[in-house]
Amino acid sequence: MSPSNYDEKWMLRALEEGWKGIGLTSPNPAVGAVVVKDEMELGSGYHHRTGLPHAEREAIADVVAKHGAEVLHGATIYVTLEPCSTVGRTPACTSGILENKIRRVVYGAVDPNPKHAGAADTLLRGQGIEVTAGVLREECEKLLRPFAKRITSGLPWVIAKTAMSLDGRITRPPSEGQWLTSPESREVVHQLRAQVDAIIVGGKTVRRDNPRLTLRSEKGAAEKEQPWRVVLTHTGRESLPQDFHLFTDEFKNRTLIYQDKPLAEVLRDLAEKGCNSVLLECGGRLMRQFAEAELIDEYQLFYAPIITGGEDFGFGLGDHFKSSLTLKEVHSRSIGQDTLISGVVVRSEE
Ligand code: AOF
Ligand code: ZN
Repeated sequence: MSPSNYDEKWMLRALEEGWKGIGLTSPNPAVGAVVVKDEMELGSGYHHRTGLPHAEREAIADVVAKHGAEVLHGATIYVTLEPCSTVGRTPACTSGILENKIRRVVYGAVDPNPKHAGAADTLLRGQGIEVTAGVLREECEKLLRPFAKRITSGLPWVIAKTAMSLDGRITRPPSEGQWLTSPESREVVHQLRAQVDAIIVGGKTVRRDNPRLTLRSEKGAAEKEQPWRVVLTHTGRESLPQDFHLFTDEFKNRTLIYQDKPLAEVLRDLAEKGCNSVLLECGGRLMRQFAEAELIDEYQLFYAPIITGGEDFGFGLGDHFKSSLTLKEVHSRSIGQDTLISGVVVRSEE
């Protein structure tokens, strides 16, 4: 295996670790690390939660627990993100690397946090550590996206989720019940909820469905804090039934109401609360407003194998759209009888 393939192989392992933390670490990034010596993995780790050790420290601790600290001398650490170099909530990872005499540091993405960007690279090289940057950079940047979006723009990464019929309608006749998609798809929706810090709906959806918007599976309530449940309304909290789940269940302190606020202002406020990512589970009209304001970063579209009807269709752009949205990184997969198509919105500057 050539050295670059070799590095990529281990960076893939670090990525695998990092993804375990997605949705758990906000306002911090999800990061993974693995320590390797003589082509053997000595230990691994990921960032679990803000305030807890960074991925590098987790991986180092894992090695120490399994093999003792001695084996770290001369080892290589693979990290999806450039290590931090100043003391923050936790001690600088660069000092952990130096103290343990790790010989080589390989990282994927440069830290989008201006406090850290590029600093570790200079510091470690200055101390005689061999540093290789940018290994599987794009993949590592994908893991970092929600954090990078918030840090660089003050807005969270916005995922729009909708379920619809094959003719693109998002509701079905009331006599047929509220669901379009299969239980399997709803399970996937719960996995999506476990990756975000807030779920946004409109007052209309609340009045119609009395939703819970809770986590029922996957990382579940035990490991992850219940995401904020955000209701956007023109008519205010009093206009919503006060005996509904959002106001009475055990997570009622995780419900936020925004009345008559521009959408960007709501998102900015959520970012300030530490949200790296949000999930839109709203109806077509509100979804359209988010799309027209160019606030959506990613779509997760569930198609059910039915043809339905009604006027309330479309969740994309309104009648006066100037140009279409184009998606990249498009994936489709079957979930039970349904098809999930996902993609990331191409920004006009790309
Ligand atoms: C993480 N986890 O695994 C790595 C991070 O507030 P602190 O002290 O936890 O520092 C957060 C910053 O540290 C964060 O903005 C990022 O730049 C850097 N790296 N952070 O939470 C990690 N490696
Ligand atoms: Zn760190």
